[in-house]
Amino acid sequence: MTKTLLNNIANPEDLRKIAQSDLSFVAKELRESIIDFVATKEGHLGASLGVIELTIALHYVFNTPKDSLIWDVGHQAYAHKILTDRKKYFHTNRQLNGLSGFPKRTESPYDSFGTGHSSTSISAALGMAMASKIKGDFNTQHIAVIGDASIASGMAFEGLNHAGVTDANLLVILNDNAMGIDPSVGALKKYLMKAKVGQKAPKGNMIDALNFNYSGPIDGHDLTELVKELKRLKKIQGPKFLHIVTTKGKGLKQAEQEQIKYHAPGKFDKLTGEILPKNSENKAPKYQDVFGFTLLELAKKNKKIVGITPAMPTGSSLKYMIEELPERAFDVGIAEQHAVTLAAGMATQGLIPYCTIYSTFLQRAYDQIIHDVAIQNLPVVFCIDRAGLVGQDGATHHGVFDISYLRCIPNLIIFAPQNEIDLRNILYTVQLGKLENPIAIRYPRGKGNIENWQVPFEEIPIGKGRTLKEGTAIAILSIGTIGTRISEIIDTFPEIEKQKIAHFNLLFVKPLDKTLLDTIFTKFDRILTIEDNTIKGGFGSSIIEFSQENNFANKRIKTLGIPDEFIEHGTTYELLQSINLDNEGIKTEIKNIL
Ligand SMILES: Cc1ncc(C[n+]2csc(CCOP(=O)(O)OP(=O)(O)O)c2C)c(N)n1
Repeated sequence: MTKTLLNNIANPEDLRKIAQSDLSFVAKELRESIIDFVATKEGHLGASLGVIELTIALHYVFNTPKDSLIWDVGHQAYAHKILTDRKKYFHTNRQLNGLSGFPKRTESPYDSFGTGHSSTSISAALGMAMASKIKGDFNTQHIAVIGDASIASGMAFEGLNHAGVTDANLLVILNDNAMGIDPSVGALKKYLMKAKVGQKAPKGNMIDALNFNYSGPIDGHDLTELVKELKRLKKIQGPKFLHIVTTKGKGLKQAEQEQIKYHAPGKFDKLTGEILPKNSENKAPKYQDVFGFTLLELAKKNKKIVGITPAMPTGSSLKYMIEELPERAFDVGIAEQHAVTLAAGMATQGLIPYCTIYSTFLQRAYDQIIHDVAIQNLPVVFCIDRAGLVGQDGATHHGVFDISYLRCIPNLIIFAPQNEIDLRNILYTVQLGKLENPIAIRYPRGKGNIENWQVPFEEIPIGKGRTLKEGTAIAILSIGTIGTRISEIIDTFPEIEKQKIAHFNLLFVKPLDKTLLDTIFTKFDRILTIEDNTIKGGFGSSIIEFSQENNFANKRIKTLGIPDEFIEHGTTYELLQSINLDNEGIKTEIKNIL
């Protein structure tokens, strides 16, 4: 099909000139464009395919960007981007220096609010709506589009609860597809599933009771219905709530049938929909799988073990335990705060909770870590996935702050495995019944290097670092999986220089191995620390603090890590290169110190 209509639409002003009867053709073309793009360039698929009609209807009816439109999470905003002056750049989506995969205020006036983490849209839209009223503007509308998984999160409820006692011009649109990345969970999902398209919701339903003008549910793929309802809602003052029902992956058969896989499928054949195999030589496991399989192995023997994930059973690989031991493994929905305090409660009863959360999403549960876990010194095991740079999801998703935000919390142990076997062994160690503190175990996205990682368990001594290589002139102190890369880099130096370089992987950021550090600082004057956390407050900072507290302040310490800026999107390799943390960059730093 020739793309006649979409070719002539650069932005919503053009879209509004189109006859309503032609909008379904725009939808078809948009769907094809997104499938074409994601099939070769990768990215999020299912969520965007599900909101194509909604996106068109919203921009058609409302006066965007004056009327503000916030996409919760933001992974479903591809059609929005294409319709808002970014069609010609869309081929750069998620690429270095290209468009962000999420809405971003600096990218377009149509992106009213930056998103990436879920459940923020209602509060942000309410803030905007209240601001409009304060400024004497009673007409502008502020719209939050939120999914059924995200609306079950605490922050969304806080926003709804507040909005219901305001007269703000807020429209919350619930995009109900019964899916997060994995199937949605919880009692609210069951409640929502009772609502059926075409049947009037009973008066006094939950949203109604919160003082919203409720309508729906309507079919979110029916453009005529959507346009009609949005036109009606546009004229209504105060908080409004529209419930629409959609299908995640709409328009691509496989994406509709296998919604988890096609959330972000990687490359696929755009005609057959078949996912193309990744031709990777590396047969080593993903770190998430080392976690998932090891936990299941341990949990089969140790009845005290429980597993908790906030809405990421597939991403974290807790799904293996959920499938085999469902009575002891829980997906609690997008509820990081609840996940942490739930783990704390279980720990008070002598269970051993392994709470797996991505580094970036754990940020949301900071008070719970301090107030509910650390102050009471409860031995919760935090399994912090996707630590370090994560690549194309960009600034909202990099896990580069956790060492800094955790290191200042008393009682907490912080461990970063150098490889898959370390991760396996620490998961084993913490369930031996000796752990008296909470522990944070941070590991990266993606694969390790060791194919045969399922070796017999060995206990890891808490607070002991590892000497990887002796040397005569400089000491490199690394933490986490970057240590293996440093060893490879050292191996590329000529023998005479190699002999000068010593390398230690501390493994524990807290407690630091003070005996090892004493020996290192006594022997070496030049020290280089390397980490994939932000330099400010990170592992390197802890080494500088050690030197000052222990009369080694005269030593030359250079800290390498993530600089004090938000790192955008690109492949992880490109991003490492951009901040001199690729092999070449690190090698140059080592040479400069030698
Ligand atoms: C705070 C937070 N936790 C976890 C995630 C990971 N995540 C991204 S999308 C998603 C599911 C969102 O589902 P839903 O709200 O139903 O939106 P839909 O996918 O249907 O658009 C999750 C859990 C996130 N983005 N933010």
